[in-house]
Formats: sequence, C-alpha cells, structure tokens
Amino acid sequence: MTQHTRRFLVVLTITSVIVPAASADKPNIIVIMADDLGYGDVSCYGATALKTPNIDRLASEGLRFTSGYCSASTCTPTRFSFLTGTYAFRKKGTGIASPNNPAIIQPGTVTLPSLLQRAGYKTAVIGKWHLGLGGPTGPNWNGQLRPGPLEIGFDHSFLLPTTNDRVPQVYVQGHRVLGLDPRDPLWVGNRKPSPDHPTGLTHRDTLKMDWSHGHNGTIHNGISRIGFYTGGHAARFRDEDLADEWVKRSVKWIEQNKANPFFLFFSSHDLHVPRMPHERFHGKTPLGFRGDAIVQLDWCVGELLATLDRLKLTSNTLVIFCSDNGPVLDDGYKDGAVTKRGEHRPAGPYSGGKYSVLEGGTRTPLITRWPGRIQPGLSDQVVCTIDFAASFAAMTGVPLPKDACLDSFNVLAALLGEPRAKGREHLVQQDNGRRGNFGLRVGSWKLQRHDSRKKRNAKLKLKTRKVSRYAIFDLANDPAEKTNVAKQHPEVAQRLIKKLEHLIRNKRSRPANQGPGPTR
Ligand code: NG6
Ligand code: CA
Repeated sequence: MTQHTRRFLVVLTITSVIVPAASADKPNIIVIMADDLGYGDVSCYGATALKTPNIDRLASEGLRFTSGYCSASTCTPTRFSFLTGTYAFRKKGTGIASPNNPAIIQPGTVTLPSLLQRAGYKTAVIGKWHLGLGGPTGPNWNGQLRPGPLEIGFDHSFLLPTTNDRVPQVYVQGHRVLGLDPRDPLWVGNRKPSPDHPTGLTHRDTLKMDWSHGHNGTIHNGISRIGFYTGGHAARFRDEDLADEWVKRSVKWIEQNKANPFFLFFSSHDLHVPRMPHERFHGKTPLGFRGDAIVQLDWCVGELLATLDRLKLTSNTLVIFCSDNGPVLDDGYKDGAVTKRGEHRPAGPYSGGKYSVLEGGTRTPLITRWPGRIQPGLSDQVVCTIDFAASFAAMTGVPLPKDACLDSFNVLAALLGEPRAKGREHLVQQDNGRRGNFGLRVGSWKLQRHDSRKKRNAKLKLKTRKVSRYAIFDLANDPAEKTNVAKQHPEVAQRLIKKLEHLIRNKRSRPANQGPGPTR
C-alpha cells in the first residue's frame, strides 16, 4: 500500500465516522405527480399561453430535466412502475384500471413507500389512486376496501379511487368510503342498474359539460362518467372541490408528521378529464378548462411549497414534480381543449402524447428541488419516475432486495445534479401495455416498435396507421420523430432492436447483483 493510498483510506474512514447517516440523507420527500401534463404545458418548459409561477419557482430553485420521463403513456402502468420500480408490461392487468378493479399491487410487494417505511419514514398518498382496491372480487364499497395503499407501504391514504371520469365520485380514507351513510349503500357497476337510470345518453341535454366519446354512463354533478353507480349520495364530492380538499388534507398531514422524515405522494387529478377546476380558476387562461386546470395544479404546488416555508421544512425537503403521462386534448369531453388550443403545444417539440410511444407520451416535465443540496440548473440526463424507488432506497440507506424493483435504477446522483453524474443508459417506454407498442431510448437514439397484430387492433376499433414494426430516429436532430433512419443506420437499428427485445424478454433490467452506490 503506498503512503498515498494509506492516507486516502484514513481520510475515508474518518469521513465516514464524522459524517454519520446524517439527517441530510433522510430528507422529507414530496412527489407531486400531475395527471396528463405534457412537456410543453408549463411556462418553465416553454408554454406562453399560461403562467405557472409556482412550478417555475421549483425549476428556478431546483434542477429541471429535459429528459425526465414517466414509464408509460397512460396512468395505471406509470403509477404501477413508480410504486414498484418494475416495468408494468412485465405484469398482466396493469392497463388502465376500471372502477371495480381489484388491487393491482399485492400486499407484500416491495414498493417505494415500503422501502421508505423501513428507513423510518411516515408515508402518505393523497389524491388519485387508479391502481385498484380490494381482493380478487374487487372493491367492497360499503365495507372494508382492502387491500389498498395501506397494505403496500402507505401509513395514510386519502384517495379518489380511479379517475374522476370513472365512477364513483367519493373519497376513500384508509379502508372506507368517507361519509357513507349505511342507509344509502353505494353500488358501482358496468351495466345500467335500471331502465330509468339517467345517463349521459338519455339526459344529454341536462349536462353542464357534454361528452365526446365514451363517458356517457351515470351523471353526477352535471357530468356523465364511465360506468354506473347508485347510492352513496352523502359521500359524493363536487369535481370543483377535489384540488382544495387534497391540499387541505396534505397540509394537515405534513403538519402532523413534520417531526419525522415523511414521504408524501401528492397525486393530483389535474389535468385529467373531466377538467372541472374550481370556479375561481375558470377563465384564467385562454386555453379553456384544460389551461385553467393547469393553473389549479400550479396553485396546489404553491400551497405545498408555502406550507414547507411556513413550517421551516424547505431546506430539508426534496420536492419532485412530474407527470404520469403525456398530454391529450379531447379525452372524452367537449371542454374546449381542442377549439381553444391556439398556438399552445402541449407536448412541446415532441410528437405523440397520451397513449403513444413517441416521446410526447412519456417525456414530461420533471423537476427536483432540495435547497442547499441540489444546485439550481438544467440537466439533460435521462431519469424516469420508475427510478425513484432504487434512488430513494440508496439515499436513505435501505438495501434493495434482489428480487424487487426489477427495472429501477439508482440515478440518485443525477436526480441531485451531482457533477458528472449519469442518468440511465437506456429506457423502455410503453403505452397502455396491451398493444405491444414500445419505445426505447438509448443516448440520442430512439427505437419505436409497433404492434403488427392488425386483427386485434381492428377489434379494438383503433385507428391503424401504416407503420413499420420498427423505426429508429435520431432525437438530437429529429426530436419530433419524423424521419425513420433505419435504412441509413442498419447496424444501429439492429443493435436497438436486439436491446429492446432483450429488455422485454429478460424479465428484469436492473442487474440482480447491483450493490449500493450509483449504478446504471
Ligand atoms: C380511456 C378513456 C379516457 C381516460 C383513459 C384513462 C374512453 C373512450 N377513454 O379509456 O377518457 O379515462 O382511459 O386515462 O373511455 S389515464 O390517464 O387514467 O390513464
Ligand atoms: Ca394520466
């Protein structure tokens, strides 16, 4: 051993003694996940038709990623991957969840919140769930709604069970529908419960917001939904009050848990349909309710940041802002999103959006802020919401079990913007997971794989485009994925195809022997 190495080892030992598992390694964590928010939908990512001062504040005080991703271009698979650290396409039944969907993540699964519980965190999810509730027969709406978030690592949950365009419009607190009167039981189903049950088809002229496709089942609050329900009247909420309620509940929970390290998953419903923000936001943008819902989302971010300031938690809290999939304009209601779009580009420079494996489907705003620890700036490293599990486990010193979080990479250094830190080398992007469409990003290359099962597509009445099964794009010169360059770069195409097929078939992409410390 040279003198130099010896000295280095001594320094290393002393340092590890002097710097214990410091509280700085267990900051509070708030993940704010927007719903259907596109890359170009907020002003710090280039939107000019509206202003998002609070999200912009996060960006100016933190690190704004230009290659921040969610793993799927619909909600349920992204949320599944975010919580389990495993690609949703590996597990059946992870497509968009229906109103009576049983719990998708089974008790005993290692999840992001269960890892943080092991690190001593108090954990909560407040907002949209959309990952199913209850055992194999589905949710028992009038009884105990378990398993659910409390069985997979959350200490506290206050939920909208699915999405608000699906029935029912009630809150689920812990294992119960909040405020349910047992004399008026809640029934939820996918068939009209009686011939005279009013729906968006039979009572279309009474609606305060008309539907454009689907969404013509039971009417509540002047809006018809996907599916049917009766009863539970005392428990029903108004769409306009969702954001206020979740902010109120979150502030209270933060106040109650400020003495511990805490993890809050603030799962906004904005800007998913039906876009019905609180009346005070109506008309705040020229973009109609879709824009107004973005302003409401920004308000929520502002309230959470103000709460951290007020409780003096700002410097010890890592805040991450992200989205669950890319943008969509008409997602089933005539809410003005299409007619009032003007020059606004919801996906920024990218093509595609929600439901698509083009960049617009999964490349979304992603910002990390931790004052004093994260240097404000811009990062072009590839990071994904699926990586939070392995990254937070590494940050808080919790070992990652070998057979858990199969596709979650420890990109903590990149999330914190450490010098020369690297993000992912590769990322698989999926749509809703049923049609076999995938994207693969490796460096500035992008591979698209399109399902060739035309018959099945026809059955689903999906518009079939004439596309080749595989196409490659050079994102550095062609961010909009307009020109397939597979012919010019056959060897790259082959390499990417091999890589994607391997990543799909191999059942995991995180090496089983990944030790602590940053790995790609
Ligand atoms: C689709 C719905 C869409 C939306 C989506 C889920 C129709 C025609 N479309 O099936 O409106 O609810 O599911 O969105 O019903 S997500 O963001 O929660 O994945
Ligand atoms: Ca969504």
